[in-house]
Amino acid sequence: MDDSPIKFELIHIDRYTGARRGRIVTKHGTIETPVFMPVGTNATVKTLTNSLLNDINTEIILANAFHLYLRPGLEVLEHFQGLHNFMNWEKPILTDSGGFQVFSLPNTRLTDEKVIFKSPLDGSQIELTPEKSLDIQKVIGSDIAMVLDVCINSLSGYDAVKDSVQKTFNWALRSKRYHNSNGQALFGIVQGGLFEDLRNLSLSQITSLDFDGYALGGLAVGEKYQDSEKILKAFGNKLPENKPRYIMGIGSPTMMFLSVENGLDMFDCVLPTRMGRHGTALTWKGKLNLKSSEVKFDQKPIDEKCDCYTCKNHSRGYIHHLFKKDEVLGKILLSIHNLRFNISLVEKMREAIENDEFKFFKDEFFSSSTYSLT
Ligand code: PRF
Ligand code: ZN
Repeated sequence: MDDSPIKFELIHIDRYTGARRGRIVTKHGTIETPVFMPVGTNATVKTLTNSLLNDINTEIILANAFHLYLRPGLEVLEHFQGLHNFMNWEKPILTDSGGFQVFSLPNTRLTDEKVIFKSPLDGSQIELTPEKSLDIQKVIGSDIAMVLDVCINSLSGYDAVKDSVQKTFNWALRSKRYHNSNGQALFGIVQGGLFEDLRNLSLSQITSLDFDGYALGGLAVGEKYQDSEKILKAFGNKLPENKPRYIMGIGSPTMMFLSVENGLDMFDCVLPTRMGRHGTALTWKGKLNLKSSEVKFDQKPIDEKCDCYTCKNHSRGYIHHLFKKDEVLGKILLSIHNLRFNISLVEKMREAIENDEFKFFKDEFFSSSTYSLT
């Protein structure tokens, strides 16, 4: 019997690649895959209102257990009966466990049982265990929770990565035992860095546990494209076929094509919003710097092919002016556009997969733009 709190339906696999067209049904709504998830670390997708997120067809957002635990804290989240209510977001939410964020802090210590770190707020010592991360994610009330994993530096040596794989498995076991689903799905995370035998080990360990979905972690953490490509090609399609597959922290067009081609369904990344706040637009022809004086008199929209609010209402020259004056509207307009770009990219991928044209779509995308294929 399938008692998973989410339902995954595999609709079609592209005839010529591993690209999958799927659907995830949650109690807060349905997610078509491949899907791009905007990042709302602090209970807000930076600069955007919920209605703007809905306008660009956002289907699910990602939030962060670590950040929300620090602020506003569990008392507030409990008082508001979870994050959906707190931020008035009605669609699905996925929460990251905090592992990745904690490991990017200085002075983080790792034991077999837990990870110990200094609060970036007041320097006090905080401990995170797999169980505590799940408790936090339960209070947040996300539709999909992630297990606490050990994501170490991509330049780490074999023994350190091996140790992180073992801890990640022990913690996944503890998480699986502890988690009381009650409507919340739980995804496992495969680690193993760039070592194929350790990836293999981690994959068989994590997939031996019955999670509602599986993620590839530890990629896009500073390694070369060819290294992530090698891992994705070898392991993307080894993840269980009947569950959603999520690659954590990727969102460039290049990495999304590579991931979808190798059978991944879900992605998240701060890239579109972060680039937007810094004045760079993603377009179907490539990146466009709106701070450049080249667009000062440009009356065209950012992208003639884009259907977003920004492109329907404003010129490049106007947005250039907003950035020159550091007006907040510039950041809002570019965040809308860049997120819409990523979301319409996955929408077009879905259509291409349904028609067995994924390869054709990919070739066309890269031959008509300056994005690098690698
Ligand atoms: N683990 C977790 N979150 C993550 C990652 C990971 O490895 C990454 C790596 N790209 C991003 N976010 N828990
Ligand atoms: Zn646009």
